Amino acid sequence: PNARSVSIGVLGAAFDKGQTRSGASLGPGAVRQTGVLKDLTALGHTVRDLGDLRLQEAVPAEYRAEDGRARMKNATSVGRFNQQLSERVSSALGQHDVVVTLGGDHSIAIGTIHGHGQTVRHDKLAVLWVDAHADINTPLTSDSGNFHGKPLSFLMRGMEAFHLDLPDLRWCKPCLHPSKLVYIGLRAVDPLERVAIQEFGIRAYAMREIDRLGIDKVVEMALDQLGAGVGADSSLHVSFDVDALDPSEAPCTGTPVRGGLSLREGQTVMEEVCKWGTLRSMDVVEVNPQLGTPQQAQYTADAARHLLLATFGRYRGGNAPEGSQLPRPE
Ligand code: 4U7
Ligand code: MN
Ligand code: MN
Ligand code: MN
Repeated sequence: PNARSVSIGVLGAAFDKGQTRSGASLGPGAVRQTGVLKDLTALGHTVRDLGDLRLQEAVPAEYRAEDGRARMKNATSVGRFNQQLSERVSSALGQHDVVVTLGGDHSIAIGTIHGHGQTVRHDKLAVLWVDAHADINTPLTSDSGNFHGKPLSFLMRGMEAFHLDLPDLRWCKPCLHPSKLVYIGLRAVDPLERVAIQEFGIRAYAMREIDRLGIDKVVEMALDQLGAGVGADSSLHVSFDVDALDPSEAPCTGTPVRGGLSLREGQTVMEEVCKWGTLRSMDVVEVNPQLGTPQQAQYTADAARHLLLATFGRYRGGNAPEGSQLPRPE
């Protein structure tokens, strides 16, 4: 089975200010170095490298939110970077069938999903969030001050009421309906994130559900619930945090958690996404080649490559070239 050939724009989001370790901004370079763009081209797609977006301006190191309860780190950088990223993604969506953004820490999903949201009716936007973490903290539910654990709270309609007013994020009007978000891979959810999941009725397939039902069933249910099926008119975004994978498969990431997805389960998720055919944008985030040995960094980046190939039609049983026949001797 070969996937239809599509035009893919690949954008690097070289940004790591959504958390406090450096190195995630080197993720796009590490993933490009695996040769994935060439491999996607060999699958029959038209691939365009849109280069890296990075924050040029020097901005204040920290921002203190008004009521003193919350202190968000690098709010100005996160706000400005994501505003630019949102514009890049929405314009790239006008030019390509699918836009892939290589992170960067997970705060960059604020920009990519907002950007996608600008191009469709908000009730059509559907997000599959593959992650060990729920990334739905607000500045008031977590005192880490890190944006990478909070992107969904800035995007979710209905969560405005629970947010502090952060001037740097005011441009980001929530565009994601709670019924159009599904999680896969959770195993490190903070107590108040669990409350948010329940209050907003968000569907979540944690590792426990994957153990019980199997990944095939889980991804089928998830895509079904997102209304992302062929013929339906949802516009799908997949946000894949490599820490969803088990650390044995993706060791070089800022917040590894044991007991994760095998690479095979990750591939199955993305192969199903490919089959459903409504993918418009995708992030692969939290690859940090500065953590671990160079070999481990390459191994982690290569896991990202495998996920991208699964997303775009590489079949593990092999892909026969279109119309090809076995050669006979002359
Ligand atoms: B990632 C955390 F407290 N929940 O909010 C937080 F455990 O993008 C972790 O999924 C966030 O890697 C992890 O800081 C963010 C923490
Ligand atoms: Mn994440
Ligand atoms: Mn994570
Ligand atoms: Mn992480």
